Amino acid sequence: MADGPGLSVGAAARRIGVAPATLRTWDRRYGITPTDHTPGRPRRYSPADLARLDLMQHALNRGATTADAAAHALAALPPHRDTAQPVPDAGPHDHPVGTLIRIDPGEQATRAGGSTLRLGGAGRRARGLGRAAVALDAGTVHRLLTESIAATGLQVTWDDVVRPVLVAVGQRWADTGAGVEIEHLLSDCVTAAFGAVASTAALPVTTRPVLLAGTPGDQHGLPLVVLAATLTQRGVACQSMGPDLPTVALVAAIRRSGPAVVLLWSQRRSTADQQVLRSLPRTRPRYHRFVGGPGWTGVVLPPQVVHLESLQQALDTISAAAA
Ligand code: B12
Repeated sequence: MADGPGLSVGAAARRIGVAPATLRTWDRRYGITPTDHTPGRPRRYSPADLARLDLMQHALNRGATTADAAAHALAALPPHRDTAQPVPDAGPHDHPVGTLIRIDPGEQATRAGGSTLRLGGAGRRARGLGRAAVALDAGTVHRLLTESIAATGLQVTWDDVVRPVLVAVGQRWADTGAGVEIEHLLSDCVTAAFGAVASTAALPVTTRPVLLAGTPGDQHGLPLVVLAATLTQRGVACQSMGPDLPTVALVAAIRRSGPAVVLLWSQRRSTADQQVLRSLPRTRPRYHRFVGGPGWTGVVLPPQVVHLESLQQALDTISAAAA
């Protein structure tokens, strides 16, 4: 096969996180053609062509339709054959993509390397978040989360924007075994964006903290991040220990902090371990004991342990218990 300089369709597609077929469609339908492409020859993407693809992808991540994103990318970086020309910096922040965002209601699946995220029925922000996450575009993911939290608050952002994308990414993993890197990137950004809100909250009005932790062996813990941020915003002091806390460390933390409430999260049945509950130390004064997460469903609990079954129930019950 004749190879010129630049990246092949496959390599360029991998680089920006779309399927090779998507690049061919962008070329045929929207004119995002490699500058030196001759019909009948393999496409080769130069640095300038890649910069244009990046621009297009960032505009899509911000919610632009494919046609608008292409028009924007072509206007910002018109194709020209003079390869001696410098390539403008095509970073996502240098172009007013926000001005061309328009929602394409028909576009309900986010393309992901030949596969899709099923986001049918999800809103504009969730679709943008899905696109940015699939493209591993952490900057846009973070910005979309921060904007949504500022505009609609923590709970609405979690329920309407983050959860649909997590469910779709989890479903895609169940269907194909792919996308764990997307789960990690999203989780990291969600933890940072929700944590940032908690870090700017006013001083707590409660004295004994609410201790939140995940059971040993379970790496899931995002609902606790959301719970902690929302409780903190309400003036409830929280100590978040994150997921996968060894039992010995949990016991040490309880003895040192004297919490009013302890909540143990388990996403998976295999990590909802009654032994952890039996290891909880007695303290004076006593603390309220709760478990949460799908893992605990159907597990027989000691009498003093209560299973919280939703974010709202957890917020109400824990706020009252910590007061
Ligand atoms: C993000 C994620 C990860 C991240 C977690 C990072 C983190 N910091 O949390 C990483 C990449 C580490 C991960 C790893 C794995 N994961 Co995972 N993961 C997910 C994913 C996509 C989202 C998890 C999440 O936060 N869910 C929360 C929201 C989206 O779910 P929800 O049902 O709407 O949650 C609500 C309820 O839980 C309800 N709720 C009910 N009771 C209570 C109580 C309280 C107190 C609160 C606050 C809320 C609440 O409110 C929640 C939120 O409002 C899910 C998919 C999914 N659908 O959940 C898979 C999923 C949980 N993972 C799964 C699996 C299998 C794994 C792995 C084994 C393999 C893998 N995919 O890599 C490993 C396990 C590693 C380990 N040792 O634990 C399976 C679990 C299957 C099962 N039933 O056991 C899922 C369901 C994917 C799937 N479709 O199969 N994962």
